[in-house]
Amino acid sequence: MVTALAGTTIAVKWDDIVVALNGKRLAVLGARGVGKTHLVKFLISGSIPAEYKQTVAPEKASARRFLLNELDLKVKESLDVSGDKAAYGEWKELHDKADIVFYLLRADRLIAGDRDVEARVRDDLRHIGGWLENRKSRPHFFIIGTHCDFDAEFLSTSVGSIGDYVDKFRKLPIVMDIVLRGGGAKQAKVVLGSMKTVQGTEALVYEIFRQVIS
Ligand SMILES: Nc1nc2c(ncn2[C@@H]2O[C@H](COP(=O)(O)OP(=O)(O)O)[C@@H](O)[C@H]2O)c(=O)[nH]1
Ligand SMILES: [Mg+2]
Repeated sequence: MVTALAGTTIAVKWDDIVVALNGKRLAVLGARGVGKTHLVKFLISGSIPAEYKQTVAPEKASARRFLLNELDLKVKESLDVSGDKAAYGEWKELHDKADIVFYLLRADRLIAGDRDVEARVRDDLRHIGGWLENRKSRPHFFIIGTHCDFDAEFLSTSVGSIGDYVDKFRKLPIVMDIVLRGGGAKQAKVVLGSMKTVQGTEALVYEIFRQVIS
């Protein structure tokens, strides 16, 4: 794998991704409106560019593409319950059967200091953290922050500086808290992005895959 350096090409090895993900069970958890359905549809029917040229706009990403349906992911999206605690039973079932667990949240709302979203996210991770601890073999666990397009700083962040943007997000007390509950920084990977556009969704999924095989 080639890493992200400004002015170079980043490429993930599709073969490695196929080995890591083919036929795997994926649980997509999160509150209503965080982007679960959008992401699930993309993972089933979308495609990602084979590589990104750091120096050019994402629109100019490589014409060579990987079709995500080749991965044959078994994707289950959690029910939309907007805070209804009764749904945690269903979430746990999805979690327990999954090889990979995605927990989606509104990154823009946490960055803005939304206390309601903080409380909800903390509560969700209290549950998920307990389930993760009880697994014999831990699934891959990703905390995926969406809707970054509502954050002005994200919009002015260049591709090469996205790492700094993510580092800053990780330092928010609420994010430190949920990463801890998710098993610490090694277990709980944090990925941020925007799924407002197809290009944004592709870049987000690309980053997730990069971390799955790293
Ligand atoms: N602006 C923006 N819209 C998003 C993003 N992710 C999802 N959406 C939109 O937010 C709405 C809710 O997404 P949806 O996938 O239905 O969320 P779900 O309730 O978690 O399944 C839809 O209109 C999506 O197209 C994002 O990162 N930015
Ligand atoms: Mg949905």
